[in-house]
Amino acid sequence: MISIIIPLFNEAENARLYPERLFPVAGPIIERYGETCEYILVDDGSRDTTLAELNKLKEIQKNVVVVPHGANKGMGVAVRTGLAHSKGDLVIMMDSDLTYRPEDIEKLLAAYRETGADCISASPYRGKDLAKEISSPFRLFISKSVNFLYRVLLQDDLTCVSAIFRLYRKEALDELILESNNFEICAEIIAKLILNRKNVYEVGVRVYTREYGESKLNVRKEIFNNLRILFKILKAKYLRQKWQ
Ligand SMILES: Nc1nc2c(ncn2[C@@H]2O[C@H](COP(=O)(O)OP(=O)(O)OP(=O)(O)O)[C@@H](O)[C@H]2O)c(=O)[nH]1
Ligand SMILES: [Mg+2]
Repeated sequence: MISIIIPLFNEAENARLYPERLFPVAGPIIERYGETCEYILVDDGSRDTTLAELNKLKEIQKNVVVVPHGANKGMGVAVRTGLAHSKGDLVIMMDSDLTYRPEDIEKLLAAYRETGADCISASPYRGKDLAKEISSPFRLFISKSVNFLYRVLLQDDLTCVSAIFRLYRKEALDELILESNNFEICAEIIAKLILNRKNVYEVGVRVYTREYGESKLNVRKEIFNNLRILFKILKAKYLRQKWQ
């Protein structure tokens, strides 16, 4: 079984689109690969009507599990909650704003079938023009710089550490003790997999701009949180300090 985990915070307009743009797209792809799926939708204390929308989805789609957090605890906490509630032996994580398209689940599954890797990670920097919708040159510059630092420290040819959109073998994730509370959880997971010598395989996937709702990204906080993870990688890899 594949567990599709989606963390949501104030994403009512996007959640409303799932019966049209997520379930009928992801479901048949997963079926073609001979798998069943469940959708684990984690509402992280949204202040809009996200939770009400998710509860409506549960009524019309039988394989939807809604996990409400009550208060806003952060994307990293929501991802960990989602994992704790998932039953699949494979996990696919997705952004709630459909900026990575459900159609591209096909690419993750095809690469998994071909490589059997522990993680198939989407990257808009692996391939020409896949990131062209990221409109802000500043954001693109910061993102590429941070990815460069990870690449150097991890000595790996990964081009994107920050995308949520990935497929994991659940067993590989179960070995990790995750601590991040915010967006940097994606970098923490991939760094720990690489440090544990797991196979991570990247596929080029196009990223789109969000059509509805607002960005929750706080660039300053993001940079600080990533520097913290980079420092931990440095200690784990070069000073042999434990970081699970
Ligand atoms: N659970 C939870 N999810 C969050 C939180 N903040 C953001 N998210 C989710 O994390 C994903 C990424 O957040 P976004 O705001 O889209 O950040 P981004 O993709 O860097 O920015 P844009 O797509 O350009 O707006 C989305 O699915 C959000 O709903 C949070 O505090 N808690
Ligand atoms: Mg987004």
